[in-house]
Amino acid sequence: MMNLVKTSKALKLPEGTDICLRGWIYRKREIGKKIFIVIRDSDGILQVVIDSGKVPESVYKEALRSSIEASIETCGTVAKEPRAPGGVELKAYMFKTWGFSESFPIKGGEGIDYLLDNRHLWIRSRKLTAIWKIRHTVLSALREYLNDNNWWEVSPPILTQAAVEGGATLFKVDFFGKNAYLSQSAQFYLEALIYSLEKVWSLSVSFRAERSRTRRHLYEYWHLELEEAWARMNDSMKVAEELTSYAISKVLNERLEELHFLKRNVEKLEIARKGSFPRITYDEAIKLLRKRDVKIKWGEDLGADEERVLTEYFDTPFFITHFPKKIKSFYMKLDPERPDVVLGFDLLAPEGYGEVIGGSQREDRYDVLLKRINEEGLNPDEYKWYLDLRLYGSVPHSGFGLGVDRLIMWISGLDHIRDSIPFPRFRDRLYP
Ligand code: NSS
Repeated sequence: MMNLVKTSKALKLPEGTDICLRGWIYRKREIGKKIFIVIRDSDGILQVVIDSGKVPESVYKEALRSSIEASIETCGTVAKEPRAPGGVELKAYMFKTWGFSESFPIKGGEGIDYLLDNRHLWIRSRKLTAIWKIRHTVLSALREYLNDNNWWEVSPPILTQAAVEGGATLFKVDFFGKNAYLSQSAQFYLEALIYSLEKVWSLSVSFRAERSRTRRHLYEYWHLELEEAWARMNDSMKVAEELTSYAISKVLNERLEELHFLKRNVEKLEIARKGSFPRITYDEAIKLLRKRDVKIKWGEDLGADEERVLTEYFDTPFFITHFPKKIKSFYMKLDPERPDVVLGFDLLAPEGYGEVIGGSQREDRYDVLLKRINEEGLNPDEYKWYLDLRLYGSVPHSGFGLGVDRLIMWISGLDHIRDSIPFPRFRDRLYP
């Protein structure tokens, strides 16, 4: 087939070049004896004009019949046209429809539930396509950073037998008559693997049966986790900072067009790409909240509302550290200087977004960990293998989990996490 190109390439070709394009009809209008069709492909859009005076009647009729979202192939000559998107149009002499599209269900202006029911069709919209490209770049940046810094990628299980992050958000499954749970976090498996590989990471799906329905919770989300032997909390925070700023930087370098398409103000991203994220303790966070008249007692957890207020103080992502032990998980190491707080940290994205990373130094002493498991009312038998890791060559170690969808949500400036992922699982929704 003759010179088949994508729309982005066509926009850059000299006038008079003969090319063919494949794609879907994005817009269509008829003016006099001409049909103007804007074609969409994975790269972008391009205007095609089918002039009844210049093409065989059969070709004109085929173009006439074809409607929004039909898949088509067309050949023609590139010409300058200031009124066309990108200043270029294709003067067609061949037009063929591959798949007709009778009355595409999404016409614009539909409500969110309707759009979610038609998610399988909605995902081809230009807005969502821009997000999928940003998502791709975030994922490849995260991988690139870890590869370049000598982290080993490992594959943890999804079917598990005990909770990592508390029983309240576990999804139960039937495992040949026994209870099993969908993984909330790969952390314990990564902790086991540091005794083999020292620096390990995984990207897997985590499941949370969240009771709260918020803009930032999915029931199924993509979780990038890493764990490092010998690392203290500060070492892990450094990795969190570098990893996040690397991803932001790569998106700014490679996806600026998509960010502009989404009308994302990139000012905050430009500051964040430089790293050096501020650090405050939980105690300081409480003070900052009280300054803004938030009523909160020491020891209470920071929810989305509190986090939003705190983000007003910062232009970049920032860390909160040293949380009260009673609001954090049992595996976090107690601060030796202040055993009522843990060596845990969260990374919050600015502009109201809040937590994207949660991590800590881990309790590496057998007795203390066993005591914490009992204090939390958990069954030590279920954690026997996890406790074992403290019996055979225990080392100080730290790690964290990054909510990939949340990072994408913030970088893209989305107002709901559902649009960070093609088929979101939330609000009891399994369709499509
Ligand atoms: O519960 S976390 O804060 N921490 C852990 O799961 C640790 N066990 C991770 C580790 O140290 N290996 O979850 C980590 C991140 C959190 O900061 C969010 O960004 C994201 O996972 N997260 C979610 N994203 C989307 N939807 C939901 N429901 C969700 N829950 C957590």
